[in-house]
Amino acid sequence: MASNRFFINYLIIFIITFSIINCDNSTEPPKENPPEKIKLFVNEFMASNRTTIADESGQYDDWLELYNREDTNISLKYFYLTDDLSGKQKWNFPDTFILPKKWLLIWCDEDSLQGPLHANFKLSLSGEQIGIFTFDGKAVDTLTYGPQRQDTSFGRFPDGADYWKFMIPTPNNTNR
Ligand SMILES: [Ca+2]
Ligand SMILES: [Ca+2]
Repeated sequence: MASNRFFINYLIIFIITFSIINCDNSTEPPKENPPEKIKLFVNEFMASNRTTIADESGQYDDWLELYNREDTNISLKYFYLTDDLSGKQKWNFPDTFILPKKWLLIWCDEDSLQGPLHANFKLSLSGEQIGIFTFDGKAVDTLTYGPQRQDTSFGRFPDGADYWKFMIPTPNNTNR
């Protein structure tokens, strides 16, 4: 009788332990962040560039700056950039990457023949949208902005934060 009870107790403990282990397995977090949770940001942009910075062809075109807030490289080849949130896959990034806590400048000039980092849209001075999306349409970072000022950028402060302001342009460098 006593050994029967011991056996039943043992069995119950075994079942409970097994359930906990099983439960743990089923709720184990994924090994990598889902792409849409990646800390990749549109960090700063300029929709009216007359004198601030020229591209490889000497043209003062619109630009935007990306920021990688992750501690690891972000490969961009499966991400898309757009100036219209209803058209999520307007421009596919080239096969390049951003180093941790670093920036990457994208020219918004419709000059794809000038290099891999030239998107197929420009930024409207009167206000528009900018979005980064995954290859399967999930939003990584999206924003809608109002009227912009010539040779003044609009950016997050500090880098990758939620707060936006007009600023002295810092292309490929930390926002201030
Ligand atoms: Ca250009
Ligand atoms: Ca910057």
